[in-house]
Amino acid sequence: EFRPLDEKSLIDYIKATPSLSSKLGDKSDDLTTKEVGDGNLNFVYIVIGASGSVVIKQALPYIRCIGESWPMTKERAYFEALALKEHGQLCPDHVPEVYHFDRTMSLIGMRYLEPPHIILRKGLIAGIEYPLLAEHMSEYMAKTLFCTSLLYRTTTEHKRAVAEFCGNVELCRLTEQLEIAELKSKFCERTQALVHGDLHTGSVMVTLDSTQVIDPEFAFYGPMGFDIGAYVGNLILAFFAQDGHADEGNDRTAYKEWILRTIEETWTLFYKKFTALWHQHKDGSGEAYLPEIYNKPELQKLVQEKYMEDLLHDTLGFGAAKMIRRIVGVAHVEDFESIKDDVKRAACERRALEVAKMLLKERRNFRDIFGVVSAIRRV
Ligand code: SR1
Ligand code: MG
Repeated sequence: EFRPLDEKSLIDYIKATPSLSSKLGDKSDDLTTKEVGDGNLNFVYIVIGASGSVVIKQALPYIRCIGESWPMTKERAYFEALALKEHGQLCPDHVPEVYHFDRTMSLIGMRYLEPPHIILRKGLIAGIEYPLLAEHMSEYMAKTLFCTSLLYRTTTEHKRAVAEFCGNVELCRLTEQLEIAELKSKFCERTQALVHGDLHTGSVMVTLDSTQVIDPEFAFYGPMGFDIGAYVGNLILAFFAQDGHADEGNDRTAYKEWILRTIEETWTLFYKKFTALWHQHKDGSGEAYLPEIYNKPELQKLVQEKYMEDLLHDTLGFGAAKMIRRIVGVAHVEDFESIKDDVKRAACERRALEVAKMLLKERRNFRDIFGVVSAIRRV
């Protein structure tokens, strides 16, 4: 039967669960547990044993940041575990390993991302440069999105997978309530790839040389641009928050340039890796999108360019919607919330909203990421 755990009852649960206790060493009396969840939805425990560690995540049947007045299915843990395993197989370097899943308890046991891993959003607030971030995130997005799409899979495989994730309907509804009509229609109707579904900078843990994507409880088959947009949109929010973090002796000019470079590199590398995968698998068992044109390189190039341009436009649309709702909606971002001076914060938020509105309305006029970055710089 389902029961919510706490730091104490979790220890008995672990002792009775060999797939978890075996990760922690013999002396189960030595276990320490600490609740560390600071996300909007779930409870997260770090468990340290004599010779190992695990993270335990439990979904309760409501939204944590709101309370029991906003019920939410705890089945979200099932979809999170499924997505972690699926994306983990496709991109093991950037997804933590799942050790244990208990559907009745809505509980996942997974690799503890040990210090100095921190949440990327906190790193961006602190002004830390991550030299491999664009490389790693572009790899994660290219592999997970390409390999769960019809460019790689057969329609039989794809339809089966889409049907499985259709069950994540409540979490999708939460997002649908926040979308703009045209994008909402795409969000609901387009089963392009298995998307993470909440790929903001709070869903990424980093060190200088490691990047790990966590928390895919919103996973479903949806438009690829929803993931890329969430990520890029959050980098743009981080960019506009920098003026609020800057003060005497803490100049953020160079850091702002690093964020813009990271946005450019993320898209450029994603483009390169995604189209390389496409080329590599064009003769595989997947549907590979209009395969009959592959004997004609000039047509192949045109089809890829059109596909990637549409994807950039989706990315900008979904990214802009994400930026707007994180400023005017119920769930805010720490990037702005941590700016103590209200006047400074409001100025940062206004600039971010201005850019988001422009990106949303003008998205189809952008041909590449460089134009997008120039437009951000102009505000
Ligand atoms: C009320 S829940 C708000 C948001 O938190 C999650 O991270 C999702 O983005 C959700 O929309
Ligand atoms: Mg989350």
